[in-house]
Amino acid sequence: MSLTAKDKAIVKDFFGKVAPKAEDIGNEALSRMLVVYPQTKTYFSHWKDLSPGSAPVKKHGLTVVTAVLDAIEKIDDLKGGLLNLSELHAFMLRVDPANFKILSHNLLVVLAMMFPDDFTPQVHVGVDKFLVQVALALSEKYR
Ligand code: HNI
Repeated sequence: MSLTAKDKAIVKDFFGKVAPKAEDIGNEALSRMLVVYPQTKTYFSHWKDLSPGSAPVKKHGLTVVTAVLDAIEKIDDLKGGLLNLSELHAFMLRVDPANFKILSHNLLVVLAMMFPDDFTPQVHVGVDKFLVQVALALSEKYR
């Protein structure tokens, strides 16, 4: 499941194109995750408003997508590059790593909806593989 050089180039190119829409992507993906997988809401119970498009959802959506874009710079060493973020999610936030898959799924759905022309099967494969590796890297500190 590791990314080939071609996958990496495709992922970089695609995210380069969609990066200006980072805030919308984050908002849509997080909003959708909280509605469709309501078990994920437990981690954000300290927010005032968890409804789709609320201020904290928008803000955090951008934080997450910015971190995903940042991870592209670390694509050759995701485990090392995301170690601090893994530690935070494992020990401070105590997020069950099963949720990383759920968020990845929602990101894929939203990217496909927002960018139907760019989201070719090749992009789908590359981004899916990349998000699997990001989730794996974020899970590193759990074991
Ligand atoms: Ni996550 C905070 C990145 C998945 C729950 N998360 C962050 C921050 C980043 C981040 C960056 C801010 C860190 C800081 O303040 O230093 N999270 C990511 C990434 C993914 C991810 C890149 C996966 C691609 N996080 C998830 C998932 C959940 C999650 C799946 C739970 C369902 N994250 C949180 C929570 C916080 C958080 C909770 C703290 C938010 C807050 O406002 O208190």
